[in-house]
Amino acid sequence: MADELILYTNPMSRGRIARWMLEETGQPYKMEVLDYATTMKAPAYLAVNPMGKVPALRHGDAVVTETAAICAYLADAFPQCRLAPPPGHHLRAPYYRWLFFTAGPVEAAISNKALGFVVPPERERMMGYGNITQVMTALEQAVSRSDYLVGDSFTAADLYVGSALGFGMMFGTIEKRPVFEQYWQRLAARPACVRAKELDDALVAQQKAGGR
Ligand SMILES: N[C@@H](CCC(=O)N[C@@H](CS)C(=O)NCC(=O)O)C(=O)O
Repeated sequence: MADELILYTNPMSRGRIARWMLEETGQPYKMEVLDYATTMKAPAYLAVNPMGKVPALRHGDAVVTETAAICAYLADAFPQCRLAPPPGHHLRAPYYRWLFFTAGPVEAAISNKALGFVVPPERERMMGYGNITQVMTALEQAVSRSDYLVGDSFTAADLYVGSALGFGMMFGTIEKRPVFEQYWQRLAARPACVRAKELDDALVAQQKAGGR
């Protein structure tokens, strides 16, 4: 029997990205929906992720946390879905590059922007992302090259980077540059993305109806 997949999530979280990735694989999965500040911080879940944050994924005996790692893990676990270049392939270079760039510099730059923190110019050298203008310029160049970040087909890197752009533009932490919008709209039209959004939106509505 195939190892069971369980997504620990909340529909109003980065868990939406992991859900989209699961939908792209087409594999059956279960969900454990956790509440902020209660079940997310309970010992049972801290045993899964000591950070008490979502998402996390269990696959049989394996546990993976960090949204980018979950996406990369699932792409490799189900190679038949062709959501990543094969290990060792030269296209792993842009694949890793943009996944890590987004989980590191992009995430830090937009979080700091949301908090109103601007890196003093004399400290940019020691900040992994330099400044947010440099980060956005690099991202703009990356998504302008072709329809996809890696070769000429969709990968987990597009899913993760596209989600960061989509959520960033929605929350106002990333400016709406035309190339960002075109790239995101193309990805958001994917059937798995639409399905994941509908499922999570339904969960949000259910939570609101239940007063949560
Ligand atoms: N670096 C983590 C961040 C996860 C994260 O911060 N999740 C938020 C929701 S989007 C969370 O669970 N917050 C609950 C808390 O910190 O109490 C990732 O990329 O998955």
